[in-house]
Amino acid sequence: MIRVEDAEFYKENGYLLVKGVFNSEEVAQMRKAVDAIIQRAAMVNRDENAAWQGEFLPPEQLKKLVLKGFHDVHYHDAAFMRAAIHPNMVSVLEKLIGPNVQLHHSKMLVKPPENGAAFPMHQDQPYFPHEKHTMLAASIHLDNADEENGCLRVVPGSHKQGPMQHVGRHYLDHKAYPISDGTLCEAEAGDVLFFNYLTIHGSSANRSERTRRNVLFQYRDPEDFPTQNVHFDWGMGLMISGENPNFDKVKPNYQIVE
Ligand SMILES: O=C(O)CCC(=O)C(=O)O
Repeated sequence: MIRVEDAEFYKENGYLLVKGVFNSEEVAQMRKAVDAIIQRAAMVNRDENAAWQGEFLPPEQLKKLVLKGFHDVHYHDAAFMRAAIHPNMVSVLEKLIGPNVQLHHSKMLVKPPENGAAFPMHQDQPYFPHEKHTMLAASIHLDNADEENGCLRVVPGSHKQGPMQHVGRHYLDHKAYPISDGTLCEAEAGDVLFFNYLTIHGSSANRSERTRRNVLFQYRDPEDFPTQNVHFDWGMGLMISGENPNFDKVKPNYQIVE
């Protein structure tokens, strides 16, 4: 699916946009599944606004912004499990991470038209720090994404700076790292943006009349261990490619919730 030069680009720049990873039928199945999750959540009053809070936007703007965000989507619908282990995904992941690849977690991020929430620039590393920094996000586009509907933006090469100080673990100083300075990663439905968890990224609000739906999987090398006991999600540790030489080292602690 990708060439040696593409893997080199990822190593240098910390991100890679891969076109046409999913076909239109696969995208349609995931869109349907995303909509069903939102509907089911609304029926049981669990449809909360997941928009990030903070002083990166004036409060009157912030309170209007909406994000439909849910974790563990591959536990909601099999369309996402098929996506997580799709042969095209595996083929890219093996070149970016190595022969052994493990799923860490999944989530969906739906920015509704006109008021879809922004993400201030940040690294993902503070949320789930690891020893070797192999962790990367694969952000699957279910809609065409551009500047107007709040496509992802990255700072090329920023992963080389290593872990940075964030405001309360969440985002970087928004004056030093304005969203508008990020390189736009415009994409079409079915494309996947891969970016390392140290790569600075974010996105503007959706000001268009179109929804922007993305599903995001985080993957790592199974020999890259967490350095803190945080962010243990369902499905963490599923093997996507190769073998796990350290099956016993890290295990999530599941709980029964009444
Ligand atoms: O999907 C986006 O626009 C940004 C998502 C993001 O930054 C994240 O999940 O860390």
